[in-house]
Amino acid sequence: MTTHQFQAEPFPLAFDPQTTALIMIDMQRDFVEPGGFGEVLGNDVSKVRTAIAPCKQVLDAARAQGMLVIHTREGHRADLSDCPPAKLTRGGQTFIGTDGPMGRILVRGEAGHDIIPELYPVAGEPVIDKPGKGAFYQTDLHLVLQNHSIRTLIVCGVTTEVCVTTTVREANDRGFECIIPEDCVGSYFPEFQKSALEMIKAQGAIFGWVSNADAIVGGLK
Ligand code: TIU
Repeated sequence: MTTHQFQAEPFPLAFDPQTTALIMIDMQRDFVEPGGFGEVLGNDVSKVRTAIAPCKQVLDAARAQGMLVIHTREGHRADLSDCPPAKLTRGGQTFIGTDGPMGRILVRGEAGHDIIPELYPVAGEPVIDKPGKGAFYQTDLHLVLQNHSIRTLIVCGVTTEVCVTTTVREANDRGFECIIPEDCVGSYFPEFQKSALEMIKAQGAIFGWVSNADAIVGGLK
């Protein structure tokens, strides 16, 4: 039964907390802290750190509601056998698997691969390790969502135009309604952040709704 609604653009989204999940995309040290994958690619990680406090607000509200909370992490096996050569070496440069201040970059089990302490998973929250940008590709995310009868996804995390929207576009095709709190997603490029969010909600919510942390917290009350 649909009992609640989130204020959002282009129009409010009705939802049932029991069939709604929060997905935190790749809030890993490798993307959000200096010395990780994001920074070695030439990015200023301070730009995505603005999402941390709003994400915590939404995370706390989802946990208080007893909602399903799922975390994802982008990364690879230590032997890199699940990393396509085309991803491993891009433009003649290789960063994935090389040593950095937080261990081997984007490798599972290394400090940099793990989720930032501010948003660390608690017991019972599934963590989905993914080799690609989208959270469905080569993972059991859809199975986990189906088993919890999930229909609506609140999607937060980094980066907006890469892993967040790759996941949201595919979630929409798989039949989920997605809402993205704009202050809970981060990009190294302000212009991409703006355009990516506009693309989601255009054409009558063509693949999702855009909201903000306060509206999500308000809708969950
Ligand atoms: N580089 C960039 O913007 N993002 C990624 O490589 N991965 C995610 O977005 N998680």
